[in-house]
Amino acid sequence: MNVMELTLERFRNMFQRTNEEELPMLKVGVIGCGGMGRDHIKRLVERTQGATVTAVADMVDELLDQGAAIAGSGCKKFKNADDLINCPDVDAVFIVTPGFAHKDALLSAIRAGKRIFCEKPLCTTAEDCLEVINAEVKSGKHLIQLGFMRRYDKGYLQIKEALKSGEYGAPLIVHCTHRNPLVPDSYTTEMAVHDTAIHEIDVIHWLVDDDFVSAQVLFPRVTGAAAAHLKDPQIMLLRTKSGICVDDEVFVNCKFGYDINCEVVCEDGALKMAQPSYPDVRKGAKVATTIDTDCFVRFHDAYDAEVQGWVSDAAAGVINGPTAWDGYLAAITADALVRAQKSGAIEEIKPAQEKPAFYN
Ligand code: ISE
Repeated sequence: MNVMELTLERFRNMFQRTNEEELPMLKVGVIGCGGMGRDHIKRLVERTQGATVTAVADMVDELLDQGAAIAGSGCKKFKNADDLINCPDVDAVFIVTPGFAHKDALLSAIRAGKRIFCEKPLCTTAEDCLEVINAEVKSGKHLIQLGFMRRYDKGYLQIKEALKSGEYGAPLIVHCTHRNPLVPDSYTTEMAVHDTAIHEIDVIHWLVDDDFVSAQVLFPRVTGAAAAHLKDPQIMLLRTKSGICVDDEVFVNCKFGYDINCEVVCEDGALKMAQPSYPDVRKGAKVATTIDTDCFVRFHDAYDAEVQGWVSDAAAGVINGPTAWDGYLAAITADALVRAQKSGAIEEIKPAQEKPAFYN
């Protein structure tokens, strides 16, 4: 079996393994019924095997009603996250609130011993991430999976398998682009790190299996399409412990589409991520191929695979996806990039504590 066949088999297994096993029904409570929360409720209800949404929570009545309507009859409604977490009809919780509300919900769910799927970021500060990590370690149970869905994308998985095969030698350089067609006026220069580049921060660290040690940011000429306060595009540079250099072009007003690219240059070959497949259309003496326009379409299958994986793993009580420690590493890397945006210098990335053996 060659490298590509191996990857595709693994990808198919993510969706199919539940067909072979009878999964017990996992009763999920979803905290946060905004756009992302409703998307997850729909996914859990319509496309995930072995899960049912028994409760939803949101402070905003209208959103709560919308979330409950997608979950279907019998779904309990809560205004308060703690009440949902402690509801006996909830085995596991989804945390899909804004980032600043994650910490309290995470600590409460750990106290209740409930399995957790938390959308990125883990918390908004590195200190808060450590508090959550220490609480999880103290509980003695692996409870938290973090929503870094790119690790479940077929394109990244193919590159991961190719790197693991050893056929191409050691990775040396990674080129990434992260382009959004446009962002709202509320999007800030710092969000280019915390909201956008955070995906490359996690997925590249996982892909090359190495930790980042330094960060730098370059500001090219600003596009006329950006709001006056926003520096767009940006080039984010990261270096890993073994010396791999990563460049990430973050361009969130590129206008033409949602365009995610990744190429890993190795000692003995270069691995460029395949794009989702669309037909080449010939018309008017031109050949054209579709580019997606948003992350929900581009990463539709990855989102489904990560949630199915989390539900399937519940039966065995294990977490195979990104952990709270990955969330902490992403947070300190993002903090260094934001410092670099301000200083113009190369900023060091150093964890405040060793990785607990619990996460090995
Ligand atoms: C958004 O929050 C995401 O997670 C998207 O994947 C990213 O492309 C976008 O820039 C972010 O704002």
